[in-house]
Amino acid sequence: MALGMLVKGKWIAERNDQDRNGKFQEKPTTFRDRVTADGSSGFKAEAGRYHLYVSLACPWAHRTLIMRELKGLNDTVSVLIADIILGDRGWSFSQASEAMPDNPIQYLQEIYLKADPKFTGRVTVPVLWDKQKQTIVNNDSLEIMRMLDVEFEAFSTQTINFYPHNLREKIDQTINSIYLPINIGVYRAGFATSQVAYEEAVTQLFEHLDRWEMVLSQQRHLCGNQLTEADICLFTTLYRFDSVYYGHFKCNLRRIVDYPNLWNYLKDLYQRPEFKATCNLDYVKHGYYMSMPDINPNQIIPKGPIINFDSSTERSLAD
Ligand SMILES: N[C@@H](CCC(=O)N[C@@H](CS)C(=O)NCC(=O)O)C(=O)O
Repeated sequence: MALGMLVKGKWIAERNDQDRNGKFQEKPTTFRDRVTADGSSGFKAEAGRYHLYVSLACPWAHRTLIMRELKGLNDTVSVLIADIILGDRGWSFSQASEAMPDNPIQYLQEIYLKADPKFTGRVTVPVLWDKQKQTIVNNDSLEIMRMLDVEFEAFSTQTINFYPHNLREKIDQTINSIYLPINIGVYRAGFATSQVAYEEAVTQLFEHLDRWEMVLSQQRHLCGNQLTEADICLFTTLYRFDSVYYGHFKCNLRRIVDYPNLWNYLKDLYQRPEFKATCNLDYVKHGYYMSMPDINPNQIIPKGPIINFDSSTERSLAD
């Protein structure tokens, strides 16, 4: 989803997001507190206390929705979904007043200013909000996903953990190794303002996709045969790839469907009910193609491609 800002209703891919070589630079998130099971952080894990603000189009927010489903925390952490289009005042929530009568916001900006009246940074989703202290705990998708996985164990209906101790080093390494070339890489290609920056991003992106295609010929998941947080981090980019990044961001050396192992891996994850429940490709396409007039001036939404994520996966590798 969009990274940039809106000036007088006109979407501007935030020029200062690009360095002088036209290379897109991701900005660090700003609210980095933590919910902990024992409350030592000042934010104790409790049912009904925390709320997630998300967009179904956003690959970062998507991570947190998948973990919430996988851990069975739907009754523990509530969610509010933003309106499809990222409007001229940023994320809006026309459903807020019904869904959150105690905190009826119209724009996500209000939440950021409530947490920090002097806030001037990017107003991004996902946001983990504390209804008790009326403030933002965290707005970093990886950290929020981890908290839902590890700190809310007591409320989880699932005993499985996606960040097991014996794999933590490998999971962290894997998440780091897909972040810049793939998760951010598609944005670097899409928002590049020079041919050099674009070609550097797209070349690196496909080098890394080629590499994971090989790895997934030997094992079912990125860190072996067990599903981990790293798979969630790759899934949200792969799910959007052929419908958005291939055309809209010019990441078009190959489609994911052209990679036998990556394509089966993507379907294998998608067909898990906890993943599928969080996926809405129409919402994703509207969100990307209608929120960036810089890249898609007439805001036309392509009808294709026709992708069947429910087709059989030739994944013989055991779980
Ligand atoms: N690093 C953040 C990135 C979040 C992010 O960039 N979210 C985008 C949507 S995909 C956003 O809210 N953009 C709004 C804007 O830039 O104004 C994370 O991982 O949570």
